[in-house]
Amino acid sequence: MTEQKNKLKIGMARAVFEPVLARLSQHFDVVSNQSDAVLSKAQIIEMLKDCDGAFTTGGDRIDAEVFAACPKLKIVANMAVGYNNFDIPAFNAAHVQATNTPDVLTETTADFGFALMMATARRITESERFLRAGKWNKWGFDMFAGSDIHGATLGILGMGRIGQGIARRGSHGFGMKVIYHNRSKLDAATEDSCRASYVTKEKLLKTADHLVLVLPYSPENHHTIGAAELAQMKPTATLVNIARGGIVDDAALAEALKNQVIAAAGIDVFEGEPSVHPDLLTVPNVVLTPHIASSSVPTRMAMANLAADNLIDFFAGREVRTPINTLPARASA
Ligand code: 8YV
Repeated sequence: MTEQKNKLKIGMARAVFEPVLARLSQHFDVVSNQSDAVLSKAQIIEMLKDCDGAFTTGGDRIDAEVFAACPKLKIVANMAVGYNNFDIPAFNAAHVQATNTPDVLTETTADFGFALMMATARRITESERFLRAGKWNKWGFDMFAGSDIHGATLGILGMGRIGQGIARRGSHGFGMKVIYHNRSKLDAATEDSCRASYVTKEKLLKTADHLVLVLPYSPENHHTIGAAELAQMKPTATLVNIARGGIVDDAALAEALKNQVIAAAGIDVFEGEPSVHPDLLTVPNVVLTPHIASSSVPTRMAMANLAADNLIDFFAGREVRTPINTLPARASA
């Protein structure tokens, strides 16, 4: 294929699957980052300063500073359902389309939330570390005895698509009693399909045997779970965070785990990731994973293709598939 002049230019903040890069390259002049270096804000601006569109991931902050320095930008496609890395009022002010990748990751992420809850309750990684360290020299009657999943009460904070997926797994698959708290109560048909009941946040904290966090991050949700909330939970309870770093106060969680305020936690997202609070690394009763809840090969491929579709459709004059913002029509000159 010969390089066409005047092709629109797309900047890729991070590496992506080769076939997705190849697809985008058929439509655009692509500035790629296949070495996957993590770019600073200044480097992102340098990359995007003469780009018409951008492909980002959840770690790339896009805000008014970027738009001021990159006046040609018309769309930024995030390869993530969460978009707390986007300053949406700044997108609107700069008249830039924002897109994300909902739906394609729902079931994979719900699978992972459930897996992390099970690994946490049944102490799977803790016991594996023990075995690998050569410490297993006899069977013990209460060796790594954890808590049950089947028949237990599953609490879900944030009952969007992923929360509902976890609820269905718990109620239909494992006979769990499911309770949830959310900004708004779900309609009766959705509650029925999940076999889930709405409760106050206080009741959720006090009643859940296993609490899973799946709410989007916003400044109002910062440290939604801190020392006070952990103290309300059962001492036998487990906590799973697959939502976003910052929703849990990680220092308070480490302290609570150390003091057995709750039994255990499973954490996939961290405040200031990829840094992890040092105290979380030393407590034994926590399963730690590096933000991989959506990471199955088919799902990450689907996310990348959806972000690419949004860029291709936008510049072809079609509606984007998964818009975050709705831009007002520009006044004609
Ligand atoms: C992404 C996620 O992989 O979709 C999200 O919101 O947290 C993950 O699925 C991650 O944000 C990188 O873009």
